Amino acid sequence: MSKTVRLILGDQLNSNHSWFKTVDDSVVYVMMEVRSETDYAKHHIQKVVGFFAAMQAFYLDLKAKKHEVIYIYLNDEDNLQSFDKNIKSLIAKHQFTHLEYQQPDEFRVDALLKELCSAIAISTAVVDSEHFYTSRTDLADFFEGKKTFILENFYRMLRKQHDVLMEGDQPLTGKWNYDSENRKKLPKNHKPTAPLVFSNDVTEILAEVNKTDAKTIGTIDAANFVWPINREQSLELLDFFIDECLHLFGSYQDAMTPNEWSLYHSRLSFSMNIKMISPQEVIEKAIQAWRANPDKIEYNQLEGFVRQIIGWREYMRGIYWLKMPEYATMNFFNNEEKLPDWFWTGKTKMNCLKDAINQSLNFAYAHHIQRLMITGNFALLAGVHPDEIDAWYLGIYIDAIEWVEITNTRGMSQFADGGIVGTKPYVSSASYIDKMSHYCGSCFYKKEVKTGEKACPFNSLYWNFYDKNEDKLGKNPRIGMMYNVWRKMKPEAQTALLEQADYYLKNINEL
Ligand code: FAD
Ligand code: DLZ
Ligand code: SF4
Repeated sequence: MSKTVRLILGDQLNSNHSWFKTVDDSVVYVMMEVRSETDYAKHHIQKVVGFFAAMQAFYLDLKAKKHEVIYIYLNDEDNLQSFDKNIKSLIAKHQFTHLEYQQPDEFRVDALLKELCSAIAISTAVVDSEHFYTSRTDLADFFEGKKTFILENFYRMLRKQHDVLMEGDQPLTGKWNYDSENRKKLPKNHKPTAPLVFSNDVTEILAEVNKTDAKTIGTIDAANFVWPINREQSLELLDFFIDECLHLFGSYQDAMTPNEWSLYHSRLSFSMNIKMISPQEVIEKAIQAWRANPDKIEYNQLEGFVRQIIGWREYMRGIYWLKMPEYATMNFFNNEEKLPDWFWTGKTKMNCLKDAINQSLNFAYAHHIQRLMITGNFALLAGVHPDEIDAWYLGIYIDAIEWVEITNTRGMSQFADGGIVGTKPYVSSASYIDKMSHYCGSCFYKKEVKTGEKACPFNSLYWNFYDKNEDKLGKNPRIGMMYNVWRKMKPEAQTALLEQADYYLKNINEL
């Protein structure tokens, strides 16, 4: 009798997948908690526990729907601790005649499963994960023959193709981009909406992880785990975002303020990346809410949100599959430094970094502009090797899966790809950080001071970055103005800035 085994990876918890439409006696699903996955990065403890909690909830749901499922727990005696070893063992034990899996999102796992298929005697098939708007190769096809990969063009094509906020082939309001109306600083006494958090009890899962020697970072309140671990909670978070946050999403998308860890962001990346909810339903619900209540939710807020998901999220996935595996080796600036020790502890006198890192350690989350313009900005200014930076981002965030982590980190944030994702490096001095946040006022360092006592490190490191990389950036038309400013500075001022930067770089762990 033919018997099929279907592998479900930890980021494939899509209950609407066509696999699950019917119950088939000849199919057995398999899910597994394995050390190969807990150990390929030093993950945040909330990430490991969050994945396992969501996987276990998905397993119970499939069982309740009468599917046959084998679930291998982390400390099961016969767990061989990797996808391929466990599958080989299951094939031998249960006499499976056919293996199926959904297209993995990660290059490493894709290669591993392809190799497994060529090493086993039974027939195999790979199917779509039925989650994204685009296939792995749509971006490559769209930009074929082009030298640059402009997000805006890809975004507009997808809006048209999926008829999202369109009237015929024109944008509904006649305008594609509302960025200029968005991105404001939070007013001084503005109290943001408190985030919806869950109170999941994951103490047993944590105890199992703690029995192993898996290395993790960060803290967890296992009796009150804040992240959604199933589809119902993910939908609840989506509703909360739409009711409480969407109307201010665009406005405060780039704002930062101390001790407010999510502001008007959706925190849906974990739910989406592990496929508990789909980007289509997120977009559809947001559009429905805007249609129902256009006085509360202005169009620019909605477009800002739609752009992140149909635009950036699909774009990053396309870049990943077009450019891997070379992408993971790119280091445009030949940076070689180590990440400062305080990236792992949050113990720094720089208020903006202290806040962004501590909240990352406490919640396994930071919003986009904290990742890009605080931690990423500093790491690039400090000349840290992109491998070190990738390892940090891949571990610390609950939503970190390589396809979306590496393109954002190596590409958007570090410009290590030399300009595939971005047209210029995202670096700034204190003035941008102060413009978008309330961090500087209570900082040990002084935002307006460039050299000498208590000078904000961002200021001298910023000019040092441009000076050091002039051969690579000097001709970039988007940066020309900064080089004009630099060249017009008095030589003494330049020397003082470079000496200050050199001092800070030599004493980076003391900052
Ligand atoms: P919101 O601000 O509410 O945005 C809504 C959704 O839009 C997000 O859930 C996400 O799915 C999508 N989105 C927004 N920006 C991006 C983007 N630049 N790329 C892809 N999707 C985007 N995102 C991840 O999902 N995983 C990562 O590992 C990751 N690493 C990052 C590393 C760096 C250095 C930077 C600068 C960004 C990274 N991002 C990553 C992108 C972005 O910061 C997160 O998607 C976002 O902060 C998640 O929080 P949210 O759900 O509240 O997003
Ligand atoms: C992130 C993660 C972790 C920590 N553990 C597991 C696991 O034990 N089993 C599993 O199937 N998936 C896990 N994941 C997610 C995988 O790393 C993810 O499925 C791959 O990176 C493919 O994108
Ligand atoms: Fe960050 Fe500098 Fe502002 Fe301090 S003064 S919060 S280090 S930008």
